[in-house]
Amino acid sequence: MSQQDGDALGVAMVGHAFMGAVHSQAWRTVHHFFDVPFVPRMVALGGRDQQRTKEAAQRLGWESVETDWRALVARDDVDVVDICTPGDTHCEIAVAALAAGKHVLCEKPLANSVGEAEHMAEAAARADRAGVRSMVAFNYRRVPALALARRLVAEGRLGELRHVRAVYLQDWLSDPAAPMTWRLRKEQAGSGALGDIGAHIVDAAQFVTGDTLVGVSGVTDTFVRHRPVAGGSHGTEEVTVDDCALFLGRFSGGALASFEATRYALGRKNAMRLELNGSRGSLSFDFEAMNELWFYDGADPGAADGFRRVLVTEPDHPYLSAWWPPGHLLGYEHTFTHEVADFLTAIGTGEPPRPGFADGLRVQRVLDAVERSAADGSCWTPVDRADQ
Ligand code: SOE
Repeated sequence: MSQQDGDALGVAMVGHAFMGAVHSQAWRTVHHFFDVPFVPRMVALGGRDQQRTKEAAQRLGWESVETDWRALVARDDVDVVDICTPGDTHCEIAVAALAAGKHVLCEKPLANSVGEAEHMAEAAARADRAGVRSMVAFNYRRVPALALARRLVAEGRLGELRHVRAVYLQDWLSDPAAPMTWRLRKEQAGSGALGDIGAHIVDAAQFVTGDTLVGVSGVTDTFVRHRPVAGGSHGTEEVTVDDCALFLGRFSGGALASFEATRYALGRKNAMRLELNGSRGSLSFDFEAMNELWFYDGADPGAADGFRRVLVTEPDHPYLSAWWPPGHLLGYEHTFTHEVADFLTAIGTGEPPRPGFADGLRVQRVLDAVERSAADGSCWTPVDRADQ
């Protein structure tokens, strides 16, 4: 199938774990809610194990399976390749798919290193000139409240930005007995909390402010250095990534920023939070209450001032006109439907989708700078302990 055949677009996805399931939901439903130029046809699911991939395809709504991603990329009925695999495979699959003329949606972080991300961004720029599009799946940009926050900042409602405070807190690694996973292996994941969830807050902060980070200073640590091998076998495996990454940053517009990414914040399940303070107002967002945006307008009269809660469910709020009447809330999965809707629209209009691979590379450079800063330690000043 090709785009010329009516309004259908053949989609293939590689990987079928958590991200695969949530992307499938988006491909299945997007055209029922958004006026997109193509109806996605979920032609093939890629996975290494034939039986497990077949079961996943049935459960998630894919027409066929491939156990070799190369075969999937080579198929004539595939127009779009959606990459939902660990980071160590992104570069090879994306570059091959783009070279084969397939549009590519790739999970975040774009790659496991700046070198790979550069290679991908070059391939994407080449493909773009030939009308082949690519996008990185930074889905939090598609939370309506964060898209609204960006609009308010761009309208000048916050004035000059002074502080950006971004945290992403989870707790699923707090238990030292939690088994080893690919996310804790450097060769597969690239980095730990930094790349997995720190990448989201770097992208979200740059997206909302419309600005770019120009410098960072970071510390990272690994709290649990060995974990039980998964699947009940004996023994432990070494954790080779960071468990927590903290860093300070400066935006090109002058705002100072702090970032915190950890999977050890007991009680915090998916607390992706962003707060901005400007010369005229402030904004505050917490993904665990993702339908709300808190706005402080410095011009409010003294007696009545305070943060006001904006319930982001009005039809003129980003993405909301496609959904339910005001007050009927959206969830995590909707952000992926929005992502896929934007991607299909970009393919249709010919506008390069955002965030593109160049944006993914920019985030990768920030992650790399944090890692270099943490390893180098030159911005770490020991406190004089002479009195102890
Ligand atoms: C796991 O930490 C994870 O699934 C991330 O990989 C996702 O990107 C994030 O949205 C939720 O948490």
